[in-house]
Amino acid sequence: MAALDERDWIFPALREGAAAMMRGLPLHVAIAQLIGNDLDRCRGRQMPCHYTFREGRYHAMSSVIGTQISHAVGAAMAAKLRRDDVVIAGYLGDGATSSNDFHAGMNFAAVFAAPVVLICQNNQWAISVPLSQQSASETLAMKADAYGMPSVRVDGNDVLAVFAATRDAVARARRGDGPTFLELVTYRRLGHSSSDDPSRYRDEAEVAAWEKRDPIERMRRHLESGGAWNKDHEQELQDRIARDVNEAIRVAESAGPVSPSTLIDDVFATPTPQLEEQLRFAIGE
Ligand SMILES: Cc1ncc(C[n+]2csc(CCOP(=O)(O)OP(=O)(O)O)c2C)c(N)n1
Repeated sequence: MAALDERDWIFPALREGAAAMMRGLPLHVAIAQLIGNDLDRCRGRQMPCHYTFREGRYHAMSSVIGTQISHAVGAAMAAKLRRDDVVIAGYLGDGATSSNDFHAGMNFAAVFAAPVVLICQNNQWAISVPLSQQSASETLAMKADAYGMPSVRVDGNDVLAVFAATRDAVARARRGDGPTFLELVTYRRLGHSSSDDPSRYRDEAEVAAWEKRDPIERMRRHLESGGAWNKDHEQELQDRIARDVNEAIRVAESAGPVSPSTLIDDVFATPTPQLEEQLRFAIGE
């Protein structure tokens, strides 16, 4: 995210909510989206975490794995046709490399030299499916070769390496030299979601080994060794975040329910009589 320019668009996969916040999505609006109340810009119509933030050029994520790859590439092709000087960042997980959209998206991106950076967070697991059952390729980065697209395989737990690789790929796209595929090698240490129990399908020793490579710890040590960070800064930051989150939850929870009148908004320019009737029924008129 830090390697992108503000004018660049983001097409997230499942785990880029922080990117929306970096672009300025207010925390209370993000929390209201989880609740689906009146402060939710999606008006309760989307699943949790599917924030949409147009002002921040952050497209809503799509639950359907892989589809955002075509969306990202399509947006990049459109930008090129319009001579719009933007780069598109399209995110995906390792599991998404098995989707049809991955192959279509990679091919179109390369053939049309679209200004897109496809950023694959290879966290080794797609829910309970390990990478070895997802792909027989030695790496995911090498798949880009077949499409004629440059790729870089990066230690995804090294923040500065990820920044450098992304910055180079964004510069290439901006110069008009087309797409890049980045494979960021990392690990999903927790469950896929809060309803998943990873102890049922993977070895705890593997999880423990990756714990030692925690990217946040690593960055912390790096900054501390250069004198740019210390325990006081850490405490201050933790306290500020706790205050901000608590305040955002308070504001989000104080909002009322979504107005029933929004039920038929944004469907047709002029609602059909059937929709009008349904609305009257819903609001009890
Ligand atoms: C087309 C499709 N198939 C299956 C699912 C169910 N599903 C939700 S997340 C997920 C795994 C995604 O794995 P990956 O792309 O590696 O992303 P990660 O969750 O590891 O970040 C699956 C299979 C889905 N959402 N869409």
